Amino acid sequence: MMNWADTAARLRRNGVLGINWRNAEYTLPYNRRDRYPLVDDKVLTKELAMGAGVAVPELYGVIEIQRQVRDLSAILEKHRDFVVKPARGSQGDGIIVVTGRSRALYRSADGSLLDDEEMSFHVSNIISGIYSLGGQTDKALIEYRMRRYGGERPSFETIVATGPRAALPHARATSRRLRPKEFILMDLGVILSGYASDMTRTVFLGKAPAKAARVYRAVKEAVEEAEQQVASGRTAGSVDQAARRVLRRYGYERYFTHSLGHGLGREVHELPRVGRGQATPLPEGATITIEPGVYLEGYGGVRIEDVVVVRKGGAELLTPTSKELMEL
Ligand SMILES: [Mn+2]
Repeated sequence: MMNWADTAARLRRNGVLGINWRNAEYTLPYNRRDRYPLVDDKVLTKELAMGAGVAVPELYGVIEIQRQVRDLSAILEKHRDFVVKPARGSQGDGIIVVTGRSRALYRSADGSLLDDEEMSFHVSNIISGIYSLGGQTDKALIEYRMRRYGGERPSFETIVATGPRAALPHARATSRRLRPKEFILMDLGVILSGYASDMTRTVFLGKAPAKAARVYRAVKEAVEEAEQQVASGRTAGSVDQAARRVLRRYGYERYFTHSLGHGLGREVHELPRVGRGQATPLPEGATITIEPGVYLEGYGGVRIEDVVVVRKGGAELLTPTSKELMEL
């Protein structure tokens, strides 16, 4: 039997590097952290490599949303051997290597045979994110995009919370993997010209069942109703009440566990306070968030957050993003 340490030493002497050694000494020092998202997305990596004249395997097709899964067999039809992989997978999960065909079936490298339906199901699962790197990557991707579109830096640590973690109002991104049929809550903000923004949207992975759709509808109505109530001279407390009234109708009021919003400007949290019992009138020109949420322990949560400017006759909405339920 070979002695492991001896073998390693001998390999080292002959200039052969182990993976850890390679990563620590040769790769990491040249990799800027803010560029990580570029390699986490393999489609993007491929585009960059091709742009730089680096030889990479030809890309036969990219499937990004469930609807495109229908086109899968048409894309694969022309190819006998190919690899199907998630653009943002981790540790090789979700990869199928097809080495040939057997009539209408695909033969994978491990010898199993798959039909079109199984292949489509696999790709559907990839899109649903079950092989994805999880919240950390999504957070990195969001922050990369902020900079790409001119933002100076995030105005606070980006929150991406999935599934039951979405029930934690201040959840931090973790490496928890996405699963189909759950909420993904994203709370983010960016500094632009010295001023902070703040917004939250919650999307559903897959088709939302009745309960999820109802929770979402309650929060959406609450944010819309509260925004209707915003005008200079009105009290922040009355705006907060408007949101709670809607949630009460749905039976969710006690699951809305924080205040409705806050002022923001040079800082992400400024006066005025926008919460229960705040009796000072909202000043004209104040910029505030409206962010009701419903958090169901062990199930998930929904928060929708906009930024509005308090005007004489009402609210001027600064967040252009749709509040319709997005089912991915
Ligand atoms: Mn906020």
